[in-house]
Amino acid sequence: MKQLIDNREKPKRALLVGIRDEKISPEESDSLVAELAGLADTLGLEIAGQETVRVREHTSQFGMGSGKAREIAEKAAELGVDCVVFDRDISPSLQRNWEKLTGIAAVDRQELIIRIFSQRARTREAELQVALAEQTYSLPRLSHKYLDLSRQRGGRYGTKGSGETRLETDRRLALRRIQRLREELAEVRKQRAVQRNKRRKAGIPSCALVGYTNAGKSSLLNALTLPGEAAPGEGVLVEDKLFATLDPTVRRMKTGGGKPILLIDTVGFIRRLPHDLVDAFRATLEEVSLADILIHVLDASDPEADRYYETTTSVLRDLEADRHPMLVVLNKIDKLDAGPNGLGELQSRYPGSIPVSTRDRRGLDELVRRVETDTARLFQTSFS
Ligand SMILES: Nc1nc2c(ncn2[C@@H]2O[C@H](COP(=O)(O)OP(=O)(O)OP(=O)(O)O)[C@@H](O)[C@H]2O)c(=O)[nH]1
Ligand SMILES: [Mg+2]
Repeated sequence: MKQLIDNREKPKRALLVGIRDEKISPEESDSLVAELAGLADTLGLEIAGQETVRVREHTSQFGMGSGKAREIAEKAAELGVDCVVFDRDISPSLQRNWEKLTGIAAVDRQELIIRIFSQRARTREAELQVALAEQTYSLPRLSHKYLDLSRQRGGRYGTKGSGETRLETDRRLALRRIQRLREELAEVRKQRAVQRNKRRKAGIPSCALVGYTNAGKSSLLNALTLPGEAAPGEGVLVEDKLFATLDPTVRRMKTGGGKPILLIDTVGFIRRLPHDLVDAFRATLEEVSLADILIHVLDASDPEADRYYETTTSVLRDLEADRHPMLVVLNKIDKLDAGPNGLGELQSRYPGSIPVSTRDRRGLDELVRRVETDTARLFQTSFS
């Protein structure tokens, strides 16, 4: 699986294809395509063109009408791109049909995200989790690779070509690798549980920073755990790129009352987060489901903030962490102006939220006070 993703010639120029059906509004579909462009850009792909296709029914061959599919193939050829990137997850057979039609790689949203994660994995734990996601993604796609191989070598339908026997071997190997990765990750989960238990026994409350990718979680972690005059580079990585953080970092927060509180930085969420990825990242995401309080960081300057809020809460639901006490933080208020869509309006939509800017440090003291009171209240009730 890893080989499938990695060995395919690395695409450089892309045609992006958004698919709009009756289930999503035009605005949402536009914003998804804009986000897809952000993902492609994070991977270093040059975007040569963009196309949105309205589909009424998802036909089995291309997921859209074959006339439209041919138009896209022509456009891809005209633009000289080496991949078509779809804003959907496409099934292995759909992917293969597209690759046959266009002669270039057909990449879906899920593959883009996995590739980004793969580039960004720095620690053994993140590498294991990404490898598991890659293997799971590639397994159902192996057959196409080898069926093609088998045919190229003169195998016929119904006969066992060389591709088919290699497929069986490779599938077995892939399944074994998946099994091994799962076992190693189970070990990681155990170690994390031991650490968490230690923290719990010491009575140290923990808060997980959650939110959409690029909302400013890592910046907030740095702002709350480093001295104000800390030099850039001293904290965790902050970047204007999607998925800068893959590993949870646990840090001690500076509080007024002197009682320690732990802050945990986590991987950002995104719309249509591949389920396999959530599954693969379970060891990491457990830090979220087992934290005492969640700090939900929203980029208040982003017009899509409400949608990002929904996405994050829906992933939290999947993780069964949606009942945790949650503080909403409206970050990046330095970028807001006092227009009709300004801060007041957002605050009324998110009652009890705390406006902050990690850039000019506005609101941070208030946030620390709220975290202190909320955790103290929680610990009083659970230990009395
Ligand atoms: N203007 C402004 N920019 C900010 C603020 N906080 C963070 N940023 C910028 O937003 C971008 C993303 O910040 P990160 O802290 O890496 O965001 P994140 O939520 O950790 O992102 P992922 O790790 O990708 O999920 C960076 O370019 C930051 O400099 C803020 O208060 N104001
Ligand atoms: Mg981060």
